[in-house]
Amino acid sequence: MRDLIRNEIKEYVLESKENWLEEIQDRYFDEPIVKFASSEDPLFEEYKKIIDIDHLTPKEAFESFFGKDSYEGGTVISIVLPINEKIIKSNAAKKDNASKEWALLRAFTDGFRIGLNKHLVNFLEQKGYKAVAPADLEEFKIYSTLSGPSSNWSERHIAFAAGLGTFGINDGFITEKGIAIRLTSVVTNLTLIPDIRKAESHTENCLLFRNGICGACIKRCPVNAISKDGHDKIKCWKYVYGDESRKLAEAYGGNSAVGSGCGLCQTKVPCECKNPTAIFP
Ligand code: B12
Ligand code: SF4
Ligand code: SF4
Repeated sequence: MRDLIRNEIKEYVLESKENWLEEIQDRYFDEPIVKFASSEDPLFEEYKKIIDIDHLTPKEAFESFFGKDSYEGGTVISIVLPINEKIIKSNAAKKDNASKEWALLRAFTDGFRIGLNKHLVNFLEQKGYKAVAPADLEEFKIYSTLSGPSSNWSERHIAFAAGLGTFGINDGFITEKGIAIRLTSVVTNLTLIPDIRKAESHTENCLLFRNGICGACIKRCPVNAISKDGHDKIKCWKYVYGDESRKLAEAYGGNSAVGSGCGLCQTKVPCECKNPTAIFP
């Protein structure tokens, strides 16, 4: 069943006609990486302390849709959507703001992610299981905290639980296909063997955390939102989704409501398309 699910997701991403950007004559997203976490993993409860008490456990997400006491355990399916190299290169060439291709990707991602989630939920239902995409629930929220925006279903933390990678100094999630990615996930009552989380810390894939070298993303940020002390989410948020970003998105023919994004810290960096620490023993 693990392979069946993986293949279904791969096929959807690679064969979807929507997954096509005219400007590069190629796909927005390359072949996805799919991994599985047990919904019983104690880490999901720990996220209530690490992130916020309001962060949903898989059980809470499932039951908010299917009703109280409807969940008896199962699996969280976490998906990495690697960004096409041509889009990454276009953003790597930029110094002050997002490239046109990156902004169009920003406009495209939410709809594609929702379509993929629905497809996976339907696929599981046809096999006799129930499933839900927490980030598409009415209960999903993005809210302000003193340190910046947060959400009650953090895809990066879900991906960490599934063993897909770890965080960088800039908060970005670094996978085997690098940091220039998008993430999505689905919770199901189908029980599968979970993937093993090999990382010894939640920052292992970042060169700066691992051995004190790098910091390339610090230099790339146009608004100095990253330092050796971490990522200033408020500075980043103002730049990534502020007025200038909205105007830029409009000028590019993107979606001014969601802005252009930025992602300069995710391109032209050693962790762009790979896990840069994979070479270390
Ligand atoms: C709110 C939000 C933002 C905010 C805040 C980001 C943040 N760091 O949380 C702002 C506006 C700044 C932002 C900016 C961007 N975002 Co954004 N954003 C989100 C959103 C909606 C929620 C994030 C969230 O819930 N964060 C929760 C907090 C708690 O996370 P955190 O503070 O980083 O967590 C730290 C602690 O938990 C700490 N920690 C301490 N102890 C421990 C122990 C353990 C065990 C663990 C695991 C962690 C841990 O480590 C973490 C990293 O430092 C997600 C979508 C989603 N539903 O997840 C997208 C998402 C995170 N964004 C994404 C992207 C692409 C971007 C941008 C590149 C914009 C763009 N499109 O061009 C920039 C990049 C900024 C950056 N340097 O990472 C991608 C992530 C891609 C990636 N490789 O990481 C996501 C997942 C969207 C998606 N569906 O793919 N974003
Ligand atoms: S660019 Fe370097 S310091 Fe920044 S997240 Fe990637 S590996 Fe870490
Ligand atoms: S997304 Fe842009 S503004 Fe935000 S930290 Fe990265 S480079 Fe800086």
